Amino acid sequence: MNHRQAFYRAHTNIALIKYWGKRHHELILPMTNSLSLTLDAFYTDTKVTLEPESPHDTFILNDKLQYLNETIRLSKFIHLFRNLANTNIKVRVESINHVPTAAGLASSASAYAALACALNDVFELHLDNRTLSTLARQGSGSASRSLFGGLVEWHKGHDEDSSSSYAEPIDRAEWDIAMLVVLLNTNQKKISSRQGMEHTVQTSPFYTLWPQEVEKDLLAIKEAIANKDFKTMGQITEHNAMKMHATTIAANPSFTYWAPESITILQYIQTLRNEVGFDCYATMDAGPNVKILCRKSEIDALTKQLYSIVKPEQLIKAYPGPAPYALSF
Ligand code: 2P0
Repeated sequence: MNHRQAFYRAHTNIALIKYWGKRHHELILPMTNSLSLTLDAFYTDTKVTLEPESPHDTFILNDKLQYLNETIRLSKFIHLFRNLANTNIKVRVESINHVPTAAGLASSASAYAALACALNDVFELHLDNRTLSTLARQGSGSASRSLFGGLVEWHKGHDEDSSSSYAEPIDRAEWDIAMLVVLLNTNQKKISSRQGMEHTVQTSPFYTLWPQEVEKDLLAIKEAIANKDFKTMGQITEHNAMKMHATTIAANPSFTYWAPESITILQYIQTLRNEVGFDCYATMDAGPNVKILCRKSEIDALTKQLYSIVKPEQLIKAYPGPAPYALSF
């Protein structure tokens, strides 16, 4: 296995039904199922090289060598694969994130998915994507969904059984679907999604409602997807995101990922939908950016409308993306 190399690309995903809360922190087992759309515009390229002579793992992110303490989370993840391969060999990880660093676009999803694929290859484990999804999940929950393209459901699983919590593709999303990402640069203090969801689970009285709301939303959105009913899918997506953010406002102390500009965009989306007639629906994650679920056939016209309130460089058009794949060196 000396100096073997593997090189993979994985795309990030945006949840339409959010993952918000863990029932097991070490294994990253979620409180509920979630459902996402993998996007073509945002991805991570990761090369892994076996380094038999090295005493430690090396991590280079966007051409910058990372300090040892930043490699700890990564090394813990790599150990999962070393254990399966029954080896203690160290690796060099070189990653380039093609994900804007602005808050709320999770690069950890594409990063851990790409790393899981590369480690599987370099250690010659031959694991299937479902198993890789359970492993990627232990790096970052949302990474479990980036093992697949299109619309993907991540199952919460049961008890403390790690193998029961995996993602699977539910629809290739090869219909009139797109996502317009509105990047909002704010100097807001960052609360990681990990901290935010934990604080919400612990202190928000609204959180008790969250699992039952997710269950209802999932049933309804899966029916809408099966019927290619975009309007219903959009309405459920927007409502689910608003409910997630309501749980953070009700936390104690209260917090929000929204910036004033986020609210301006959310209100404009309502206007474009109700008064202009666009099929457009908002979703937001652990940051101020707004993602607009829209129709591929309307995305150019929608983009032009948004030029009236944001700069062109703040808008990124994204389409359904594929499962991870190997890159040539
Ligand atoms: C999601 N988010 O479903 C939700 C909605 C953010 C808001 O998954 O702690 O980085 O590593 O499991 O995966 C982001 O959370 O959290 C996320 P960890 P992760 O997309």
